[in-house]
Amino acid sequence: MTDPQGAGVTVLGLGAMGSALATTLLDAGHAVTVWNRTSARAVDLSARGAQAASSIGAAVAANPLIVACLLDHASVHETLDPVIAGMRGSTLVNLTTTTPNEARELATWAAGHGVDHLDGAIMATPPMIGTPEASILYSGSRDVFDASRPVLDRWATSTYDGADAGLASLVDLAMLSGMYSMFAGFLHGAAMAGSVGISATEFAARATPFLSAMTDGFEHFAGVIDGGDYAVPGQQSLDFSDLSHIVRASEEQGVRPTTIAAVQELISEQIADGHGAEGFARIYESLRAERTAKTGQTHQDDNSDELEVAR
Ligand code: FVH
Repeated sequence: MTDPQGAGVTVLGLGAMGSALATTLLDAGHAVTVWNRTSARAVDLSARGAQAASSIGAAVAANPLIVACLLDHASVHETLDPVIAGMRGSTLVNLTTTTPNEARELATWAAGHGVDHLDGAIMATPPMIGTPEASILYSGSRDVFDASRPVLDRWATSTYDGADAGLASLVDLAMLSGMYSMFAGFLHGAAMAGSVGISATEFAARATPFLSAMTDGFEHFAGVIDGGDYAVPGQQSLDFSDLSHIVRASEEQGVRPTTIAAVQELISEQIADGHGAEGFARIYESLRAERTAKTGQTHQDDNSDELEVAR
């Protein structure tokens, strides 16, 4: 494996994020080679001291550490397939957003060509790169993660999630799933409030402290799920958590109830299965039902494979 501490870095992909990654490395004094499918995007970085490679082949040959930050999984293959045979002995850190299985596929493919691989999932916007508030999750080769820290830590707080190359993507997408569901819930509430003339700004001012306080519930739900007893005393039962009045109220106001109706559907499913006396966390079982059906694995089985997390 190469030593990224003393080596330069090649950055493939100069969109908003790739440019921010390259700029941060240049500002920190690294020798940076850049390549982009549309070469005009390299002009500003060249003016800042980057070497603009004339071809993808020249780009991957320039440095032992190659960072890809392209649009998606398909674009990574489109870019690297023609040159991978010449990359033996190099290190590829892929920061392109992919699914967990796409990350695993890339790891296997890279290993098959003698390329060390680390997958990364960026939890930041381009202006945050280079600040401690930015977070990048990594998974795959621990050796690559450790050896590349002098470069990786320029960009963000680096977290290693484990040897399975799909883990960084999985944790990233799980977090984003929670975030978007929460945002959609807020927007549904804003639409309900808006139906009587309450502005979204006013609704946000009232909802923010309420919803922020509600995140304390995560720890409680997590304890119930990991404890494996959804009937633990002291919880509001699913029978008592019927949300059909919210669905009806939404419809009465002419607002689509899609988001809240989805939650009600999960509640109804668990009640129909005889779990009405159990707590709200029980709907976790409906959400994971497809996986259980496919693998027969229980949540307790899942917990035996704990994520390896190192900061
Ligand atoms: N920007 C953000 O806030 C998010 C934060 C979380 C992580 N994402 C992921 O980062 C990847 C790159 O995102 P980006 O913001 O840099 O994206 P764009 O500005 O759209 O640039 C896309 C680059 O990909 C190149 N590209 C697209 N298709 C191909 C292809 N078939 N072959 C080679 N390169 C390709 C594109 O090149 P060009 O259009 O300029 O020629 C850009 O360099 C992404 O996975 C986010 O999900 C960012």
